[in-house]
Order: sequence, then structure tokens, then C-alpha cells
Amino acid sequence: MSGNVTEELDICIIGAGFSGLYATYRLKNDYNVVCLEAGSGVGGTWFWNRYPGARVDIQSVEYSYGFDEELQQEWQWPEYFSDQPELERYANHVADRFDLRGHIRLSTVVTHMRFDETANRWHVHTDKGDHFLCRYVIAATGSLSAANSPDWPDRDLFRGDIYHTTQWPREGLDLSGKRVGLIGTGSTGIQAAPILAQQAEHLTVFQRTPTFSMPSGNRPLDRAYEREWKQDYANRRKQMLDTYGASLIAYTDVSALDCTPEEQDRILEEAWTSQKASQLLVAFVDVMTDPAANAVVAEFVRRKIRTIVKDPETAELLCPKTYPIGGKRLCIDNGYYEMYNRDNVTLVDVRSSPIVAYTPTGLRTQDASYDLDVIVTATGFDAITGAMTRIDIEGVDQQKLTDKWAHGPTTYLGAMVAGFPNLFMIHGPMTPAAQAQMITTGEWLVDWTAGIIDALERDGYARIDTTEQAEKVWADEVDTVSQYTLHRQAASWYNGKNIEGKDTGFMIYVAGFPRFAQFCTEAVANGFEGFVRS
Ligand code: NA7
Repeated sequence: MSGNVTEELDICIIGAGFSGLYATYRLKNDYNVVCLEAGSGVGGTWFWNRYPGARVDIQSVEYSYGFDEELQQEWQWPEYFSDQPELERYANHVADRFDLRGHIRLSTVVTHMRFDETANRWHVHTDKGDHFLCRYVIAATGSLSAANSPDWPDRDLFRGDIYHTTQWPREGLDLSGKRVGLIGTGSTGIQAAPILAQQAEHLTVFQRTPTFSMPSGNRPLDRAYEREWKQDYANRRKQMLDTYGASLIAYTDVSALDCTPEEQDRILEEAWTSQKASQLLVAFVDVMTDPAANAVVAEFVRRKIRTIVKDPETAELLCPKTYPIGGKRLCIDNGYYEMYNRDNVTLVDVRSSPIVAYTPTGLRTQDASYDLDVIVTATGFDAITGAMTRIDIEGVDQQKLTDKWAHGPTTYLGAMVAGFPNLFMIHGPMTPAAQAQMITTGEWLVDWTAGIIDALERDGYARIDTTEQAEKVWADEVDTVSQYTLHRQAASWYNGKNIEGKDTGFMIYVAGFPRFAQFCTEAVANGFEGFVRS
């Protein structure tokens, strides 16, 4: 932790994704703010994930900023679900329009941070040799930013190219005439697969766990629909924050178990074509709480898969049977199941025969070898905690965050960790991240955090921390509400079980954004309950 201080700051923001950009905007006029970003451009998730087919799975009229009325009136989304280039363009537009660039340092990775207890300052170090002395740090590091690349042996022997989907070359890849292997069938894999199948000579999809998905129905954005949104935008943004997932879907109080099979089918058909994946999960009031209701929806999707995919063996392999629908993030696709009707696509089950090694010419599973020119790993992320634990963070009494979180994250309201004062997280562990639309809730969280900093300044405090007792109360709440749902029954990045050896427990708050926001608002209103100021 050596080196001279190169700059003194009020606030260091880590990450220029959508939350970090908004935090920079929100705080730059009142404080001396710098935003450090590892990428060579802004946009976070939408900077890194430039693989073919990368596209948001929430409608763009919702998945966009609401903080500036002129911006939301003027910006025109070409499609219902924007692709990565459009979202990156939007992030760049926002950075330019609101003069954020002067505060952002690109291609700068935060390597370690240490809290000085005497001065109440964070020492923030980067790979560029910067040493910032900061009063506050806001980690807007993203839930899905630390890539997970399984470590199979003999990677160096493979003579072809390997790309994780977050490391896709900016200039794109010419896959014509190539035998491509795609590992992973989460949201990323099922988005990339249909495009890779069109581009490659042959696509082999290596599937460990099949995914529930529904058609996005993506198409050019209907201008009348857009006008309808824009006439009522401010009101709709407020309504969004009052819904479970910060997205305007149609809720019901009808139980699946009170409907006839015909009624169930009619309701589910409507949800299937709604262009909203979450609509299937709220088609009945009890989809995520009652295994029998959940089974109705899961079976509906399996029937769709069996109808779409012509080869019965492939269809059966694609049918998820081992976890509740919605237990993992429900995907939304553009021709994923249909793709398996192409002659140049093969599905390989790596659950029954796992991948064991790279070979000079491809991959070897327990019982077969596959010749490939290009391997694409759509193997997801060290989610929720990875972006924080990859920074060497040292708090009070020289405690390391990695040690504190060795058996899973502890947080108060997902925002603070006891013993790490003046460090705030946006979309941290144990928030509704993944269950709620990230841009709108990110704006809310930034405003809430900025409000806390403003209050500390106003009231003359230099330091804010939380307590282990508050962390325990929050952990109990997160755990208790998750017991009422079926979310825990799937191995996924929600509970770290997507990564071998990751020991975290369930990391998402699943009681919905309004209840979460109420806890946050009340904590502050009740004299900073759960926080310690000095
Ligand atoms: P996900 O949803 O974590 O999917 C990763 C996929 O990679 C999933 O199918 C995994 O299988 C598979 N995987 C991971 N490791 C391996 C190994 N070792 N062998 C075979 N297959 C493996 O990540 P995504 O990037 O698709 O999506 C992340 C989020 O982005 C998504 O939820 C949306 O919110 C947007 P598994 O299911 O673990 O058996």
C-alpha cells in the first residue's frame, strides 16, 4: 500500500456502467468525484458483452434512465429489446450529454483499497499507479462483471481460439467455415447460439443444465407504443418502482390450481407471447411459491420445446426437469429452440459426460472428443460478489473483505459491510439485483446513497459504518423471505452454485423491490437505524 497520494477526492466511484454513470452525474456538482472504469469505454455490462446476439431481456422503454425527462423523451429505441451496440451507444450519449467524461478514467483497474481509520479516508490504488485518497467510495461494480472461465486442463494445447463471451473482439469474428463449440446455455449462450449457428459451418452446443426460455418477439419498436410510453413516462417510472421487479407486468391473484387445464393454457399462451419473460412467472399468483403451480408453468414450456424441436431426443435433452421454472433466471430468446432444427447444430449433454480437458483439436468429454476451430465459453460469472472480491479490500483492523466473505457475503441492505466504513455498494449482495430491472433500481439506489452522503455532510459526520448486528438482521430477512419461494431450489449464480467451490448461500433479496426500498428508506428516516455515524 505504498506510493504517494496522487489525488485527493471526496468520492471515488468504481465502474462506469449504468449505475456508475448515474452516480457520477448525481454527485459531480456537489463533490470532487472521479469514476474509475476498467474498460476502455463506458457502459459496463454493455461495453464488455459484445458477443453476437447480445441483447437486453427487458423492454428498452423500461430498461433506460428516467432521471432526465428530456433524455427519455428524445431518445428513440429502434427495437423492443435493444442490442448491445445500441445500449453502448446510449451509455456514450449519456456520458457526453451530461458532461461526465471529464470525471471518468477509462482503462483503469482498481487493484487494492485500504481504509485509514485515523483519517477516515480510503486509499484507492489502480493498475496505472494512481493512489487516490477518498472520503467515500461507491462501488458500482456490477453483479455480473467478473467472468467465470472454467479451468479445464491443457488450454494451451488447443490450436484454435477460445473466447469468453465477455471478451469478444471489438472488430467481430469471421466464423464462416469454422467448427464452433459453445459451452453454456444460460441467457448468454441461448442468445449467442442462433447467430453462431448462422455464421459457422457447424455449431456444437455443450449443455450442462437446460434452460427455460420463451420467445422475445423482438421487432422494431412500434412508434404508437413508444408515444404512449412517452406521454406517461414520469408516471410509469414511478409505477415501475412499485412493482416487484421494477417492470410493468400484469400481476394476478389467481392460483394456477384454481384454473381448469384450458384456462391455464389460455393464460400461459398470453404470457408466452407477452414479450416479458417475467410474465410467465406471474401468470398465476403462486408460480414461485407453490411447487404444483410452478409445475404447471414448467410443463407448459416443456410442451412448447417438444413442439418446436423436431428431433425428439434433442427436445427431451433441452427440457429442464431438475429445478423449478424461475429458480434460475428465466431466459428470453430469438429462435433458440428453433435453431436445433438446423442441420449444422448438435447438442451435447455434458451433465452425463462432463468436459474434462482441451485437446490440440478441440475438447474432450468423459466419453468423446470433439474437433473444433473456435471455442466460445458462455460460462457466466463469479456473480454478485466477484467484482468486489477481485479487489484487495482492507477495512478496519486490516480485515480483508475476502476473509469476511469467505463463507458468503454479509451486508446491511446490500449497501454496506460492517468494518468497511464509508464504502457503499450499488446492487450489492443481498439486494433485489437480478430480480429487479437494474437501471431504474440502480438510479433509486444511487439517489438513496447520495442522500446518505448529503446527510452526513450536512450533519458534520466524517464516518459511517454498519454493525454485525444489523448485518445479521438483514441476513435473517433475506433468508426468511427466500424460504417462502422456490428460488433456492436451483443451482445458479443467485447462490454461487454455478461455480465450483464457491460457498456463499443465497445472495438475492426475493421479496421484491418495494419492500426492499421501504427497508432502506425507513432505516434512514429512523435516525440511521443499523448504521453508526461518527
Ligand atoms: P449463467 O446463467 O450463469 O449461465 C452459464 C452457463 O454456463 C450455464 O449453462 C452453466 O451450466 C454453464 N457452465 C458453467 N460452467 C460450466 C462447466 N464447467 N461445464 C459446462 N457448463 C458450464 O450465465 P450467463 O452469462 O448465461 O447469464 C448471466 C446473466 O446475464 C443472466 O442470468 C441474465 O441476468 C443476464 P449450469 O447451468 O451451471 O449447469
